[in-house]
Amino acid sequence: MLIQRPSDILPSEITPRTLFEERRRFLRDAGLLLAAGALGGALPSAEAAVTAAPKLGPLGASPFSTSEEKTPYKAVTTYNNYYEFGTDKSDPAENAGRLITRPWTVRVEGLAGKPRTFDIDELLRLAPLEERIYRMRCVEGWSMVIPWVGLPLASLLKQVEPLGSARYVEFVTLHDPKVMSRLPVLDWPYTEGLRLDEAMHPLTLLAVGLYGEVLPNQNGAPIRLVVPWKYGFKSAKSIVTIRLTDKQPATAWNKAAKHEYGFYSNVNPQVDHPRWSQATERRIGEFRKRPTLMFNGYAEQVASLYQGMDLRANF
Ligand SMILES: Nc1nc2c(c(=O)[nH]1)N[C@H]1C(S)=C(S)[C@@H](COP(=O)(O)O)O[C@H]1N2
Ligand SMILES: [Mo]
Repeated sequence: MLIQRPSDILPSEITPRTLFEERRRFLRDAGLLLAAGALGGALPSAEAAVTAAPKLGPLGASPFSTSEEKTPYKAVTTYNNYYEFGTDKSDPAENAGRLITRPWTVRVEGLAGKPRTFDIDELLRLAPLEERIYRMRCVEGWSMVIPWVGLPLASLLKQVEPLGSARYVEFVTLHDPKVMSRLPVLDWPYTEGLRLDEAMHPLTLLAVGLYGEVLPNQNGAPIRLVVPWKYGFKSAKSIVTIRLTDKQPATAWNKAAKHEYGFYSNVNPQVDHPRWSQATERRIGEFRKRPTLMFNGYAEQVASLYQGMDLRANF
């Protein structure tokens, strides 16, 4: 169940200990800032100072950020879809602490002039980290406003010099049966795909944090995709391989139910899911439903990518 995060509770008091230990290791290894003062006031004890979640920074602001009210940290980090850790919304927060997110590498390969493997620390330094406050819409009918921290996917792809023949990008996520579900809920590993122009779009983010802090495991640590004009399932978590291809990649949800989840998955209030309407959504924390916006409100930035396409056929 969702509970509002009271303003006097620090993330350090509601985050499982394993996450703290993981975050401390991340901090130490990455040489990131630990700004105790940024937690908002004096900390009550030395112990609290030691277990404070590491801040990412300094962060640039983004012109793409929405000024809408942010979904509370507690909801963003306890109401999750990450099926590798269970299918209940509360499962990822309970189980994803087992995931070891360092060391971590991301292989960028396929139709590229300079394919290579990036260490996560190296990847974090490719571009200045930005805060991007994005609306996110899940295909299930709920939405959130999340202050991500990340860098444009384009700044990583440019490093490997995509060949002229590259038209799509495939994302492969970790599947480690030692810590993740072995149940055949989806065809593991979870994969996703974008057209190359969607992948290169400035809104498309590789997120490494949220609320100014290192990404909690349940949100896809250490690195996940964020594509705000598409349904949430496009935003693959805990990515290990990014592959440039000339063919449209298979995607986990399309393989599971191809009539329900198409390759494009653009948020589109005019195209219903076969089993429910997509015309409205419930913003987490609100009771009255809101109308869902075309491209999740990002039409001005992305509609041109789909000019001339039948968005009912390419759903
Ligand atoms: N690897 C992986 N990535 C995933 C999923 C998943 O089950 N496994 N779920 C997707 C879905 S359906 C949604 S709505 C978003 C949720 O992201 P959040 O929990 O950070 O809000 O993650 C997406 N990425
Ligand atoms: Mo979703």
